[in-house]
Amino acid sequence: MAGFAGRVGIGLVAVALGCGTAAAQGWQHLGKVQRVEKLKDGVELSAGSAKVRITAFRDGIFRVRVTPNGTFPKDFSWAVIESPQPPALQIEESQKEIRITAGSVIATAQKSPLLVDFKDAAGNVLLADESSLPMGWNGQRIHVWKKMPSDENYYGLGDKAGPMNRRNRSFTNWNTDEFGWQESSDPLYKTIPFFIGLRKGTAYGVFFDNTYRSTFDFGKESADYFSFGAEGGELNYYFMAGPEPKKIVEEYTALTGRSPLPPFWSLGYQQCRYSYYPESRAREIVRTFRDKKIPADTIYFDIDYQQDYAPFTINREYFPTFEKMISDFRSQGFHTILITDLHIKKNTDHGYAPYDSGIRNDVFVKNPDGSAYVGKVWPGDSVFPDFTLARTRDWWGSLYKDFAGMGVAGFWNDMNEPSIFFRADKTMPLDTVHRLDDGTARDHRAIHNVFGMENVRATYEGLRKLQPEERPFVLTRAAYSGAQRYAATWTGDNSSTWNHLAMSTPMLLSLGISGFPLIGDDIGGFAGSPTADLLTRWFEVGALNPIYRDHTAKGTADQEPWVHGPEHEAIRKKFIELRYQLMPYLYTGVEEATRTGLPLMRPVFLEYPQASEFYGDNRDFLFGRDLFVAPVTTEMVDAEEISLPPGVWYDYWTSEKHAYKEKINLHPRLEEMPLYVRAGAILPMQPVVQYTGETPNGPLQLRVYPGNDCRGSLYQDDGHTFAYQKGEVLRVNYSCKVSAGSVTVTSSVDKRAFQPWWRSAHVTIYGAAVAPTEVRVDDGVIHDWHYDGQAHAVTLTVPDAVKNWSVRLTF
Ligand code: MIG
Repeated sequence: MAGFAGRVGIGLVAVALGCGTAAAQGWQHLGKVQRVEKLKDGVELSAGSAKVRITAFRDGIFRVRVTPNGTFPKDFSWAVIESPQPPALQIEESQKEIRITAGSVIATAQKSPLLVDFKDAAGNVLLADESSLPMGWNGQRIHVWKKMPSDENYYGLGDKAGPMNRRNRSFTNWNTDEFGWQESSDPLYKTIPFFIGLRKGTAYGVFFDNTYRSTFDFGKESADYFSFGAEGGELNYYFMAGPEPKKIVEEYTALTGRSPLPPFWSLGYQQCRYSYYPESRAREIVRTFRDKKIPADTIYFDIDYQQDYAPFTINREYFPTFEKMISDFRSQGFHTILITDLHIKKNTDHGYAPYDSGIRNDVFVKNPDGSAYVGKVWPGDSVFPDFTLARTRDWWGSLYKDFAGMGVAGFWNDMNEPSIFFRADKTMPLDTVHRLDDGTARDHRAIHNVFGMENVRATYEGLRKLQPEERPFVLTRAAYSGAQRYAATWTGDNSSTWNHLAMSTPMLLSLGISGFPLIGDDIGGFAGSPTADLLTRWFEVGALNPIYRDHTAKGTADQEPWVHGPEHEAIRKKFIELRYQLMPYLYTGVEEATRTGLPLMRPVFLEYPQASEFYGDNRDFLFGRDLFVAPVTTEMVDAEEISLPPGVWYDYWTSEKHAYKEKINLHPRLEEMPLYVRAGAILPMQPVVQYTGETPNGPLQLRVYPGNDCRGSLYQDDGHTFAYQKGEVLRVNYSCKVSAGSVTVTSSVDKRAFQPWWRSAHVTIYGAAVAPTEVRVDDGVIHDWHYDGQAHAVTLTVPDAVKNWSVRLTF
């Protein structure tokens, strides 16, 4: 992209601004369209030396590319995996403008100056360039300015802190190791240059596919416009029309990919700390979970299990029987996850294979002079794999061979921003050289933000090769759009404060709509030590976060569920058990996320875009479609005011019914977290187990909450292989119908190519004000049912339930 700076072509105008700031900074803006060329998927417009392409990527998605010097670079993306499927187009040109109609979306380019807008079929403007600021550039920098309606809200950008609605703030994307981040800290660990604009129930999405340091300003600079841009790279963005926010998340994740189905065990409770050592301590932790009957599935080993912090080594002094420990844990139902940071210790002449083989294979990032770049991290002087090369990723992936062979179940890739010590910028110099597979190279400016993603890509793909039948579990800290294809993620180094507990939900919600369904934060907080109440409240909400992982820093107090005495332990255990009881619902929701991109943890506006009172709700969330969670995130609860989303909702704990707009005032005691179920939900649940691999002792549990649009579903498979891709799954749809004097619940098996652990189903039907006069299963009247007058619930068992059946209550 070099060489165009300073070249001012015909038709290129520097637009004067009211305040003069942008112009004063030397921005060149697009001028007048002089030539229109029709392409098979859109148009190419020439304006001075610049060219603009507006193409229909597929139904509902337009793409805009601008090249200031008239030559488009080779089309390439780290993020986008979908190929264009241009829909049928209609292109009309008039004196004033060019209109491209694709399905229900219309892109219009005004000719003088060149301004782009997008409208729906009815002609409503969804997104428009700010009239006084056509797209522009300044040296290598590129920028887009958009009109900002006064009632528009902005969501997304991945792991940004603070309120979920990004309006009135500005953000930078430059992956950064930000220990102890606060709500005003920016940038953080990830770069997700995607947002949703939402106004009066109508949404659109924008994905600015640019890996350089980028900025998004949602009205901080001006109340009239918002803007985004980058310090280099291509001006290249996708516009997604919606209008439902859900559709945008589906479209964005079709574009950048969806998370593969994780192993079932990774959805269980995860225990971590920096660091469990020596071996006897780790064994004690695992044993304590089993002794206390607190369910758990995983234990993590942080950097201290390694010899001198060198990745892929084991400190034998701390872990004399490491391999045996892993298999012992496995026989107790515990999966082991190891941290494997990407910095390879520069350990010459000691037979350290990762370094020696890396040098031999020439896989490390280079200085401009061709030598390997050396930076200091945990192991001291370290070198850094050049993950943008396929052969480096292959080499990296092969490093997991021994650990995989030992039965290590998952891997944690930390520090992959990349984080480097003793440097003011915390990362590698901007002129380091990253090679690409086509033989060209890019400097760190272009690659920094994708470095972590390519790191976990290498880990994921390596594990796929080493263990083709096992679903990998990889946890990453840094990411670029698309990293969800390879790894789950967490929110980095939070702190043990009430404020951080409250900040967790909006950040996780934002990550969810930004394409990452498998997310969690450090339960209890990383920096510092939580008070007993804070840790307990954190365990409560964490039970309904997609990844449920307790973690804390070195030198902090112990943070396992049993610290702070038996009362706290009992509450924490109750919520961990709740999560295991909800596992069939949770897993069904995760499987849905892998097909649709819709996250399990959803902002209310995702399901109820018309309910604008939730546009600024940073406390509550939906867990799947059917659970509404109003976690307690403050220390002094006098009263918790709860407003429910539209519809009718049942209190999960009391089964009391509540309506939309009803003001609920609660005084949740420490052991209570407000939780509601949508009237119309059918929740598949199970008996408590100590780990996901344990066969539940008892039937499948179905909780039926009669109401509108009454349905639920269940997805099950073997939980760890790829047999599901060959169709070895169980899919059941449940529905219910309420009519005067009766309720009918129906099970309809969609696919039965996997044998679940249950045969019978224990069905609870809520909302029964009186006992039924008759209960039928299929056509037979049954008598062994029970009516609970306080919960208004009827319970019964369907003995042979992995099939189609119906239950009918008559009142
Ligand atoms: O410089 O591996 O965010 O979860 O425990 C700190 C030690 C490096 C940062 C991670 C944290 C992890 C810690 N790591």
